[in-house]
Amino acid sequence: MKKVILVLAALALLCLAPAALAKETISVYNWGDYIDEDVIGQFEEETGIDVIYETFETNEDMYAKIAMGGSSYDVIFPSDYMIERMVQENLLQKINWENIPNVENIDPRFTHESYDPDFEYSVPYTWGTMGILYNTENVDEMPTSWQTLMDPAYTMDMLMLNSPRDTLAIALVMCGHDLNSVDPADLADAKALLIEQKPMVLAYVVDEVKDKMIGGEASVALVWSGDATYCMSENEALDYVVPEEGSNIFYDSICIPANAKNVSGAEKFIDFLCRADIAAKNYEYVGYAIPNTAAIELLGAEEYNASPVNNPPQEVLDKCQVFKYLGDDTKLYDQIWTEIISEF
Ligand code: SPD
Repeated sequence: MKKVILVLAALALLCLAPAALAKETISVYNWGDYIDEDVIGQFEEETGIDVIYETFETNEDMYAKIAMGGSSYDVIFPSDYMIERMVQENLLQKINWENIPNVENIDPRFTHESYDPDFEYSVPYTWGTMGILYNTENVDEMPTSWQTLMDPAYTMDMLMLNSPRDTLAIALVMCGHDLNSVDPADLADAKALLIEQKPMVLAYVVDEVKDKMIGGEASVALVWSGDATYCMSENEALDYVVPEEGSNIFYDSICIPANAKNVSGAEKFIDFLCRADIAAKNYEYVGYAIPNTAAIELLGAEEYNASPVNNPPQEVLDKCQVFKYLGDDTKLYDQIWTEIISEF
């Protein structure tokens, strides 16, 4: 009898051992080039939690993967309009602020935005504008209008964003329409403009824009402001402008998907990213403007605020709009974008 008990106990131990030995993990899905990898390493060291890290290039790519349901992440980084969509579709869970004490470092100016009015689902991570990055060695005067991106002088010398919502928004603005328009006539104008522009475009890119502009492969590019900051720090001939017709202001945030498996690990990671020293370190690597007051103080508020790219004057901000989730009309955007990209 004793033998049987011993054998059963040994078998039970064998079954339990792998679970006891398995390390805690969290699965993180973020934009490419959007975190200092040392920050991930430091989190793993301090908490003993391993980070499984994957990247995406656009909100639409990220959404498609999560909405399909085949994969589960604990932490994701959607932008404004995508947060609105994911909340409506029950793809995000509410954040338990008691477990994110470092949220006190976040400037209240960035909480309760239109896409999360009750500040329930999203932790502000970065923000910025869209504008034109240009090489002052090849562009004589600072571009003041988006029409620069239609100038034949930059044929095969210009880069556009391979991101449907962003590029269509700027085309809408160029046509004199609202950047959140869902009017099929407005979108037909934007489509026609982008098709006319296509023979002048060297490439539609996302993160590759940085190496290309730093390396002088193109003279003008449609970019997000944080990438402009990075490029300008690597090549002093580069400068950034938000054209006078206005632009998009975006807010990228940290969220926990509804089907996250390790919510407590996700909360620890989010709280870590909100820590002043970590947010400051991350800013120095990523280059995007941050909503973290304590980190900005650590970095030196005067120097940080001196950058008109990351701290645009009020008259620029007044002309910028946040993207809204467009409901079923999103399909029209997707369809038009596919037609533009496949048009020869
Ligand atoms: N390399 C990561 C860039 C992330 C920028 N997010 C911009 C969202 C605009 N809607």
